[in-house]
Amino acid sequence: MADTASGAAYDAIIVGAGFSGLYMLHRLRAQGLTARIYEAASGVGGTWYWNRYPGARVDIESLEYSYSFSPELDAEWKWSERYATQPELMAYLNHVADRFDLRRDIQLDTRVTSARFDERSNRWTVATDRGEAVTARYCIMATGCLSVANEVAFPGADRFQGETYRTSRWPHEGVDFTGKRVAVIGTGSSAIQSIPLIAEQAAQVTVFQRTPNFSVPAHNGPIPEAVLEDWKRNRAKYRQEARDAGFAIRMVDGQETLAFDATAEQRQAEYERRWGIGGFALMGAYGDLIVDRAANETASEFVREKIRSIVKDPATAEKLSPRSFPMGTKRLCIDTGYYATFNRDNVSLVDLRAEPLEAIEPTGVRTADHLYEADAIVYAIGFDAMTGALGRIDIRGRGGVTLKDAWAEGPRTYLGLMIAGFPNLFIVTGPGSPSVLCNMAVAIEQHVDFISDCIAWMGERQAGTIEATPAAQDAWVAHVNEVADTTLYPQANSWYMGANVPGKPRVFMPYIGGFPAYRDRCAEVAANGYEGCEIRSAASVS
Ligand code: FAD
Ligand code: N01
Repeated sequence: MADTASGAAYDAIIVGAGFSGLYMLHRLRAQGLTARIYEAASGVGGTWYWNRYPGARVDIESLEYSYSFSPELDAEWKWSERYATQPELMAYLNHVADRFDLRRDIQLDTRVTSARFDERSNRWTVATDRGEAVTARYCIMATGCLSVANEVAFPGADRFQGETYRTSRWPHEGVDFTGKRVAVIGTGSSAIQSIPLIAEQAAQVTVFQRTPNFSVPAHNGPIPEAVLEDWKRNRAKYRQEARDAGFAIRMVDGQETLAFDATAEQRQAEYERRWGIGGFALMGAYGDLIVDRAANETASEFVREKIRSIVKDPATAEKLSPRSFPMGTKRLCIDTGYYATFNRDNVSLVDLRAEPLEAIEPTGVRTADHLYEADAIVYAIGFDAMTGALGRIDIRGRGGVTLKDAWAEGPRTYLGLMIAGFPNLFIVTGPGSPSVLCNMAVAIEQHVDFISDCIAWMGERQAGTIEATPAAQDAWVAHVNEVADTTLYPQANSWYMGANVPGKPRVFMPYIGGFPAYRDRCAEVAANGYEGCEIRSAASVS
């Protein structure tokens, strides 16, 4: 790991050593630039460093959720399962750090606290919680869309006498729940992945559900050799097919046919076929599932019927059946045995809509109706998504304007990559880009490539600063909203909307125009000399 470097000057500072930061560092170094990563964690890996709860694994098949920039890396890495586990992802990302000799420019255990743009030198000063301050021409925020856990704000939580865990800050040594009564709060992807495994170990599991989620089986297992061989032979083609797919996931196999162009029997057969494939394939069945409520309802009801067929107790099945939002407008959960877990004698479900959670008591969780005693509480309550990490850094652009003020009514970016008034600052998978609606591995690579190419372009012209114009940013924000409003997404109280954090502005944050259209727009912007950006000369650069 790199030593501290207070006072040093770099071409670029990168904040975060997850999927984004690692590739960003690799690209910039290959361009001959000096760059340094600051990472708050004690290791690389980002999401996969922090989220170590039982059952943590990808929801996109690993052959697709991996870097594609290096055919050699692809050829030498062999995924063991369709959906890799967190330990395997950590092994992969550590391998990437070693293989590309990245560690010497990564400083771990260091949180960036502020980033301020100095208009005289046209440089960013980046300060850390270790008291260092360094400067850089470019500041790149690879801070992650889902890296800041939501606060545990339940009254009495600090008085609980048992053990307390967060899925997103799970102890590295693991947890043994044998013989324990465990309360799990939340039923998002993290809970849905972990509950079946916690239930296998614990004496009793009580799941506290505020909103039921749609979950589809992963049908996980080893990747057959024939599939690996086929992938090897067709790797470049398949990677391109993923980049050309709406959600940048090849295996979704998205169709343009509309749901009501098929008969009820045909739809049922198609949904069954896709349920059999598992994962996000179900969302690709018809082209209008995310834009037409009635079409969506046919798929939603298909999943509810599956829940009824799996869960033996009809009352529990009904509680588990989502009805308050269209399927897919919150990220679909991909599970292994989630619904069947509710057939176990040691698992019960509490519907917090019927009996709201009032407080955490020293001995358990109290709802309006009951005190549920517990030896351990697992909080699986999600993230301050997309803006949380950026909002916790004191970022100041031209005129000392803070990002907090610039984003007071919700995030505003140009292409999810740049912010007007914040020169030479880039965000990897920022709000306003497809990011979390996609295969993030593909979205990240596209952003890193865009940023690296932009920096190279600036270098060739010896230009000083680049920043989005307010007009281009306004137009992009309007476009992001316009496209979102043609879909069902804004109908859900999702973290995409900021709805899961009290007081957060309600804005649909990712771009839902599809990955290929977005990528093409970025390419067009670059080809037109970074259209929509103001480029100033290097005259004043020190
Ligand atoms: P992250 O991996 O979040 O890394 C950001 C890093 O920045 C973190 O390590 C954080 O500590 C660091 N950081 C933040 N702020 C600071 C600061 N101020 N100073 C220093 N360091 C800082 N996406 C998919 O496409 N498919 C999946 O299957 C999938 N599974 C997921 C499973 C879980 C449990 C979660 C939470 C997310 C999942 N995602 C998935 C989304 C996932 O976040 C991305 O795929 C990807 O890992 C993001 O990489 P990143 O480098 O951009 O961000
Ligand atoms: O978080 P979430 P997550 N009282 O926000 C509940 C990715 N990911 O960590 O729906 C009671 O989805 C909340 O209830 P409600 C993926 O992108 C992927 O599970 O707001 N309950 C919800 O049930 C995912 O979307 C994988 O009503 C409260 C839950 O907590 C994203 O990360 C695995 C509450 C939070 O669910 C986030 O997933 C894990 C309160 N006060 C994560 N506050 C894969 O499968 C919140 N909740 C690859």
